[in-house]
Amino acid sequence: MALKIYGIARSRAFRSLWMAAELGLDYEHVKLDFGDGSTRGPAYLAINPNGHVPAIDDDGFRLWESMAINLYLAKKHSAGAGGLYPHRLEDEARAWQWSFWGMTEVERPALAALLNRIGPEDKRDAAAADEGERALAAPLKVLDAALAATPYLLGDRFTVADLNVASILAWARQARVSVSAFPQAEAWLKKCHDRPAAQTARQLQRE
Ligand SMILES: N[C@@H](CCC(=O)N[C@@H](CS)C(=O)NCC(=O)O)C(=O)O
Repeated sequence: MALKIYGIARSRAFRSLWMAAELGLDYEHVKLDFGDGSTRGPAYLAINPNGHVPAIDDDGFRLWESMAINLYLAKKHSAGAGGLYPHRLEDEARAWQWSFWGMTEVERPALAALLNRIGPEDKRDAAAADEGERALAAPLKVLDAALAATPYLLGDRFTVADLNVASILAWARQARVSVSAFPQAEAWLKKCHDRPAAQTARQLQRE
């Protein structure tokens, strides 16, 4: 099989597994668990020297960083009406914008809420979880305003920009962060998370 995706679905590999499901890709899932040290062995460090998942090996082409992987896969498989990669240069730039924004503005507080609310019980800190939830209000407000103008981040259809941001916000959902003060973002998030491909990737988290 040409494409390998490294990382268990209960890691950031979820994002790329969701993408692969959206695109209907055939792939081998190498279920490396970051919790058991298997991402730190020499064989995997040759694929991702950071020792993190996800990474991919696409017929010999190796790539790491979840957002880069998703942008690459979406662009590579962009043909057809169901393609998830934008065609206009400006929309491509906006897909990068939203992806970088997700990583820099959303990921940290979402992870704080997740780890401190539903992470290992002995490491939970309710105040830190609440702080993560509070800190998410600012990016959620930005998202809400953007989605008041168009149903999806780049316009009328679901693209890699939506998948990347919604896949990061999946942590907020798991951490039961309330988004009801941001109705456009809430409705959009539900639409994204209800997609069959997102459900397929979530199912992999339960295996
Ligand atoms: N910025 C990277 C972060 C990757 C990352 O930190 N992944 C975690 C799992 S969710 C990991 O592999 N941790 C293992 C470790 O740090 O040893 C990405 O988005 O791909």
